[in-house]
Amino acid sequence: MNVSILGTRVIRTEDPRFLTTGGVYTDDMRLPGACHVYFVRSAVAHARIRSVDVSAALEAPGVIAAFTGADLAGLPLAPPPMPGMINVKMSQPLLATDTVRYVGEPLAVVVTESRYQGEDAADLVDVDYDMLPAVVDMTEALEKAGPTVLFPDVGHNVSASFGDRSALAADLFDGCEVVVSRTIVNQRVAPAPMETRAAAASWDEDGKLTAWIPNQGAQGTRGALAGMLGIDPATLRVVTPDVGGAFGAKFGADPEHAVVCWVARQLGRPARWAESRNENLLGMAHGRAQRQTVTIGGSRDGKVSAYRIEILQDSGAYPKFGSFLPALTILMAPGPYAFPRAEAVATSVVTNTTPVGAYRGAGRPEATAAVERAIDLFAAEAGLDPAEVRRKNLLPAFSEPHTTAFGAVYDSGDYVTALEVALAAAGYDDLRREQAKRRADGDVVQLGIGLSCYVEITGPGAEEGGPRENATVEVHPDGSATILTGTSPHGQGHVTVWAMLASEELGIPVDKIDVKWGDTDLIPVGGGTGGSRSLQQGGAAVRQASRDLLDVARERAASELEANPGDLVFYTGSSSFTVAGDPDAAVPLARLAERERLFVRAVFAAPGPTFPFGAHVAVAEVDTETGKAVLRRVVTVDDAGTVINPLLAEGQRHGGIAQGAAQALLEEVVFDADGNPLTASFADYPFVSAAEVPSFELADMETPTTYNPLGAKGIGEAGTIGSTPAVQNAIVDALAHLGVRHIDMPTTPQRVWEALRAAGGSAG
Ligand code: MCN
Repeated sequence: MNVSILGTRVIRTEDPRFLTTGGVYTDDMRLPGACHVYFVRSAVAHARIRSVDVSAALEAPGVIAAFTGADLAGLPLAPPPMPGMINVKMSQPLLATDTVRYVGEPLAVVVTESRYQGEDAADLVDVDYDMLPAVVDMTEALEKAGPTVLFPDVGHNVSASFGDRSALAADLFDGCEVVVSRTIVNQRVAPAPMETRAAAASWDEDGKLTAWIPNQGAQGTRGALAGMLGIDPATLRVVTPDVGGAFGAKFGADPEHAVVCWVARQLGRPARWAESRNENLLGMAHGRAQRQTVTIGGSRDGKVSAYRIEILQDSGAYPKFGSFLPALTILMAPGPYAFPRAEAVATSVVTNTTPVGAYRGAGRPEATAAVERAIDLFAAEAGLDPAEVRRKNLLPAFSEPHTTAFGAVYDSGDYVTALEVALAAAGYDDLRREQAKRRADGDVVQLGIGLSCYVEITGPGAEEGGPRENATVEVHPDGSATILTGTSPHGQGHVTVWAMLASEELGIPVDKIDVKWGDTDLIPVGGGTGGSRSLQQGGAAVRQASRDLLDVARERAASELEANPGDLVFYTGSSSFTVAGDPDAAVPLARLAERERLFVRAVFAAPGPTFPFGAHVAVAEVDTETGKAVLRRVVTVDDAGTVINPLLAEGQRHGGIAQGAAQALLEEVVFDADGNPLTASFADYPFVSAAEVPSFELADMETPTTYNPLGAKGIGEAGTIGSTPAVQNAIVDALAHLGVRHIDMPTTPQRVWEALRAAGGSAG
């Protein structure tokens, strides 16, 4: 009997290397003769550049060359990702030429023999700025027009718009007994991966460029890089070394990556770059950065009849993926709820701040945070239990696709059960009893219980024929196998799971299956890893390639055994074909690979994205005298369909919950009114650690999707999406009886204290 390996807790085969010899990251790559590129970055948020004088830097020890924007002026600009939707006239030059638009914007490079020489020499570059007023606040950016905007040629600061504000219905909330409206902030955060950005580049004599870059998909990075360099992608090989975390922020390529490649060509020697933590916090795209006005209305008994969200998105100085984020927020605006009427509009604006990009969840956490805060505001106004209001408004379970008012096609879902399972696992009624007791006793430390229900989109993609991914599986004569995948792991454990999927079909042990990715010469096509697409598309492709390989092998085995292909039985236990009824007539896959290479490439096309869902319950204690909130428990249901490796899926949930809780509790990128960053080091940016979060309680629920043969949806971002509003709601809930209705994130002691004072509660 074949025992399935799928659904079992196979431990990560990646880890022995990481835990012993360590990974090999871009900055570890040895590149003989490489020079070092150091970026001179703008010290001011908005200014015309009068001049950049590199002459003193050129005299400094170890300096090989220095280049300014003028030297690169012939190169294309770094375009926004969705040129049809985002104003391309706001594209970023690779190095600023006439204007700088945020602190940290690269404007020149010094190239040196060693990295430290570059840091020293950069101080000698003299930049003469003609200061312009900085626009830091989104609302101010929206209202500005004329010559004082970031791009005077454009005449305003709007980089993208979604929906028509003038078409919002005046009567949307007519007939509602309860209507609440509030502007809430989904603050800007920093992805802060352990490994900062880096690049190494080398051109060969035939004019072919090899670029080593930590990224989320070598093929997409190749396309972006080739575009910025103005070269044919066929002359560019991108290699992905180990990647120390990315969280959405390493998709594609940044101007710095292109500049490093350009310098290598210009100087005729390899070039490399690795940024410091300070540069990373200034220069890597930030996440979130929305201001949302939510309005919700319904009946006194808790039935919501209308919901509206108006979004202002901060794109930062140059529109990147961040400008497009509201499209995803709008798509997921009503979340798992059956609101009879819903409207959403968004405007993205440029400001004199670091550009905003994709960050774990990218647009969906913002949708969930908005609607979950709105539900709680509505429940508080109506005097109802937030769990009861959710129960009353969730879509009932469905197994046939459900199309929302915003055009999302949810594949399958059972949101009510997710909520009930989470509430039961948390002991919701007991928690409410304890809360009531503390309130009655007037305890200094109050208890808050926060809920969130969510549905999110994973594996999006608008390719004709559905989102797709490819995989190649090859069996070798020694009985081992190799998988080539178009996905690109950086902590998600694809090596383990892709090997499990092939092992399940082929009977080859997991530790004899090698998985390769991230080399465009080896794997020219691939969608990379983002939007939690990898298992449902890339994993499904591995399954398909393995099965197709068995079909090829069956034909070969039939001729080897002089039998009818239909009479052969494949045993995974021995990884061999046997003639039915004649167990002695057998041939292993490995032997079939001896005569001729045995490999198959398959492309899996999904009918559409999938929509994982869940419910989170957070329990927090808030000190009403100091404003200090402590997260005590997080109980979650995160239904990602069939789980292939629970150990990895749980790991993804843990990481995601911690990141989401961090947004609610601690993290925020802050600029002063002049656009100076105030959180450009880990001394100021309060990166979450294990000390700030409890041990998470994960409840199981699996509702398979029919959109891929694995039944799997994505899990990589779910924890982040569900946890943020649950934690925020818990902190507000702790103080609800004192009149507090809302506290913007992060819910720092000062904010909590101020909210209490404003409500007239404690905190005296
Ligand atoms: N899995 C499973 N069963 C499921 C779903 C997933 O066993 N039903 C497993 C998969 O096999 C895979 C892992 O869970 O090993 C995550 O799979 P999936 O949900 O397909 O997500 P991706 O692999 O596409 O990962 C992307 C997602 C995103 S978009 C961000 S951002 C993110 C994240 O994953 N960034 C991360 N997790 C991260 N984890 C780490 N350590 N570092 C990052 O930068």
